[in-house]
Amino acid sequence: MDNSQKNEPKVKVDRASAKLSLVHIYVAYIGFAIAILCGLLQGLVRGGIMTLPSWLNYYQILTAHGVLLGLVFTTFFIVGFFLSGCARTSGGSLSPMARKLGWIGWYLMTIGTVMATIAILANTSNVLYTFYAPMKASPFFYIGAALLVVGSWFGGYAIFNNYINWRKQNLGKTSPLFQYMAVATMILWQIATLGVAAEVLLQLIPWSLGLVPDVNVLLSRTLFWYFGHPLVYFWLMPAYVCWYVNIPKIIGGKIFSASLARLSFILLILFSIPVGFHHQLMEPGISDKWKLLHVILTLTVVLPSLMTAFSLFAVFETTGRKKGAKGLFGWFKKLPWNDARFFGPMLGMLAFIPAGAGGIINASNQMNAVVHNTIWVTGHFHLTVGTSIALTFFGISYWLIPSLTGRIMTKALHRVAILQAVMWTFGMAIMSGAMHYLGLQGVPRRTDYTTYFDHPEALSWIRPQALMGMGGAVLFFAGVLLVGIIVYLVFYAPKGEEEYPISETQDAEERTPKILERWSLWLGIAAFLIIVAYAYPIYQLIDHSPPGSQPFITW
Ligand code: HAS
Repeated sequence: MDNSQKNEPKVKVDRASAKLSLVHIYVAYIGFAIAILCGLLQGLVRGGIMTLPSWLNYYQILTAHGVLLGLVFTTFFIVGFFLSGCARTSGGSLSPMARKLGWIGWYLMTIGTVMATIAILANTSNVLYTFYAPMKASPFFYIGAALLVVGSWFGGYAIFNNYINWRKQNLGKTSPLFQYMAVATMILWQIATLGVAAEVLLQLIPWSLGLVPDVNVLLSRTLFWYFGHPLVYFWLMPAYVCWYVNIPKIIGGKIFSASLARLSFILLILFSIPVGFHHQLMEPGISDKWKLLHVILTLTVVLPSLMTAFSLFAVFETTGRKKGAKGLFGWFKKLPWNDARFFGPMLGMLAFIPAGAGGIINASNQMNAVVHNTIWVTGHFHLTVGTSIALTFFGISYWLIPSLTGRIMTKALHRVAILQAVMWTFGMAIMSGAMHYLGLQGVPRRTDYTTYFDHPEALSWIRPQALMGMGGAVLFFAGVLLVGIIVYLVFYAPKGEEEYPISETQDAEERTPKILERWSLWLGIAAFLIIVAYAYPIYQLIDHSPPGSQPFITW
């Protein structure tokens, strides 16, 4: 029997595990608060609505915004969320060793974040969140980023330790679905971050310290994208955990199939790593054959998302029908639209339909030639991570924080949080819509405001760019509202018991195939695919490397 379907009595996360989880969530939201201010400024500047004072640089706030949201908010939130769910599905507490590892990870991640943030504030590291060489940041920035990654490894070790402990204590049983998914995500993360660790430790740190004169730019980008694509699945998989495991409980339903959910996570581990060249389709120096292989695998990684969509529709429809829904779409009305824990993540799911379609466009070689390096791509990731994932993380916060702090989400708070989700979606729709449109006109990404010496074409971009800035302003107010709700939930919400929603599966007799938990098999297949997709191209990049580049500081 699948353990995620056991009708457990209400289990509360104990104080020690809750504290560990909460400190992660707090840093995540501190990073979020600083990042949305940077987002407002850069939106208004890029929209031609304001100019920055001379002591502040556009690329500085752009770097802070990207690093704090893309790397800090997400990583801290994900580790905190997973630790709490692992505790909740292990009878309420993490194993003592898992707690120790979790704290080591948190300290390393926090020190790394502070170092990287100081380097950005000091105007020494305006290299954006992809820190592409040959733009050179201060060694502090790279060392800070490395500590953030190494710290997150410890977060992963904590989750692995707790899972191994659970399995030892429950011999022969299938693990809880939440833990299984957290382990799968952290396995993906450990494999993916090897690429960026190699780039930062072997190439960028020695180069930025002046120990080596130049850097192999194409190799560094390839190592970055080996990491960069699974990074987006590292953001996505926790949202899928919420959609698969938490949302069915919130809407009064059950998980459609735990085996399908597990299989989709295995497929994500297998196919989300050997695809990095789809970010480099327009780059010279990598042969078309390898790019084609990565594109084929990219289209394969769409499958688990389609499985997820199918499974979610099934949950919504069966739950609605059980509540008496009639007709083809009657179930839609039976969903709990007045519950903020559902409302935001649901808007996120809906946004993921066009967002995913945009991803498939990006992955098609010819269409990538139209959109690559344009602001379309920025629109794509604001719709995926900025809307689908962010709204899901906000929805998670509405039960996670109160259930860990011993407070409750009141009805009034639900209403405010629903307003927040509507504002966020509205702002994102305007901003991301304008970005997609402008991208198709050829507007480049990663640039400060300019009219290109009043070129007529660039002048025609001004209005939609202003719209983009206005969308950014709406987002800022929605972000401030969110921070207000989080502060209220932490310090002022009424005391009480908020449920930590973990769902059961629809079919109580469903048996999970044991093979899904045979990690050595999946790791072996993942390693095989990675070697096939990357070993030879990387060998070639090293063997035929052109003269390396000296560092550039462009700000
Ligand atoms: Fe992407 C660039 C391709 C998904 C994030 N992507 C980026 C960048 C980021 C990013 C950050 O092939 C920019 C990196 C940079 O700075 O340069 N992306 C894809 C593909 C997918 C995809 C094929 N991306 C994501 C996700 C992200 C993300 C997810 C963040 C979390 N992306 C690309 C490519 C590029 C790229 C190229 C490079 C572009 C370039 O040239 O630079 C797919 O995984 C998408 C599959 C998703 C679906 C949707 C399934 C729908 C679901 C929801 C169902 C809804 C329900 C609700 C059930 C097929 C699961 C319905 C309810 C009712 C009531 C109706």
